[in-house]
Amino acid sequence: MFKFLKKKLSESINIITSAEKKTRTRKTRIPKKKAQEEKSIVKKIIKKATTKRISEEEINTFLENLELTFLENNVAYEVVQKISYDLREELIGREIKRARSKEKIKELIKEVVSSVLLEASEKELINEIKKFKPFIILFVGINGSGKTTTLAKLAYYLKKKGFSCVASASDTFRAASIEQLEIHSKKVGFKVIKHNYGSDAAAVAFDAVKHAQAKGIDVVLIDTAGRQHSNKNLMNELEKIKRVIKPHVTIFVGDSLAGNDVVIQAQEFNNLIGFDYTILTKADVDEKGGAILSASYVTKKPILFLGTGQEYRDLSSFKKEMIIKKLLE
Ligand SMILES: Nc1nc2c(ncn2[C@@H]2O[C@H](COP(=O)(O)OP(=O)(O)OP(=O)(O)O)[C@@H](O)[C@H]2O)c(=O)[nH]1
Ligand SMILES: [Mg+2]
Repeated sequence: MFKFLKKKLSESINIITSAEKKTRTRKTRIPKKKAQEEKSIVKKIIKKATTKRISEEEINTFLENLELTFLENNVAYEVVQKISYDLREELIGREIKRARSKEKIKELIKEVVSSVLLEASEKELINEIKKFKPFIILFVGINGSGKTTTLAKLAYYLKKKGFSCVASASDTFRAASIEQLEIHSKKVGFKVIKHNYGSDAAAVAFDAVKHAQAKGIDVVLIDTAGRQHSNKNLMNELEKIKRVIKPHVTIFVGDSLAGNDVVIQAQEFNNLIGFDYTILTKADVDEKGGAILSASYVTKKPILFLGTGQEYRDLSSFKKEMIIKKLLE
């Protein structure tokens, strides 16, 4: 993941640092006559030799390259604009020590990218789960984004933390969705509450909550049918589940391979339904990584986990340092 973006970013950084190298020889040459001048001037000369104000032209070329690199890697346009604007603010009129210029620019990019990435606190979520019994989590997203798999992974994760789970088969729409959830439930070890296909998704969730209350189960995980935000009926169904069940947390599950599209989906789901966290799946096959940056910035909702494979254990904590490291080092 990120290999391509990493290579491109270092090429962009090289443009600015090599432009600097060209001027270095010229600027460091100290005229013979002035070498005897008083100390303060010598100090000034030394300062001139070690620092350099980057010209506006150099900044423009650098930022253009950087913008292109981000755009090529599925980072949404408004995110690119934000990163570019912040970097320009940081770079203009700034004296950067020559010896450290490459490092310094990397640091600045890291700072700006870091401000865009919102990281959720797993600890906080666990503390919240402890406050309510049962704690209710609703999964939403478009078709095939990885909702059901992620639900099973989260059940596996929660089980390891000592919480019991029950799943609501509220995808009553897609053929075989209930059987798929049941297969996961057998492997991970949680019960599934189900009705027939075509029945009311909110009613299934209601029964799952009742079951959890009766059996003292800690967490209810509600699986839902994948839907495009333009599908009014299915969006109304989600809205009904939210209204009737009042989940403590709604998680938007997005496919990071969808690139820029996932940003639009996240925005629409956020506007129409509202959610608290994002989980981006298929990060193991996502070479570009732009969706992760963009979804976080556009929705202003923190990323809770990344799906990093097809095994139940492949649910990785989202640590922005890790992403930035992969991106820039
Ligand atoms: N490589 C990889 N594959 C994943 C990941 N998460 C989910 N998948 C795969 O993506 C496919 C779709 O996953 P589902 O969990 O069925 O997706 P869904 O959102 O429930 O789909 P619908 O119910 O049809 O809307 C499956 O083949 C999963 O194995 C992941 O993190 N990495
Ligand atoms: Mg599903």
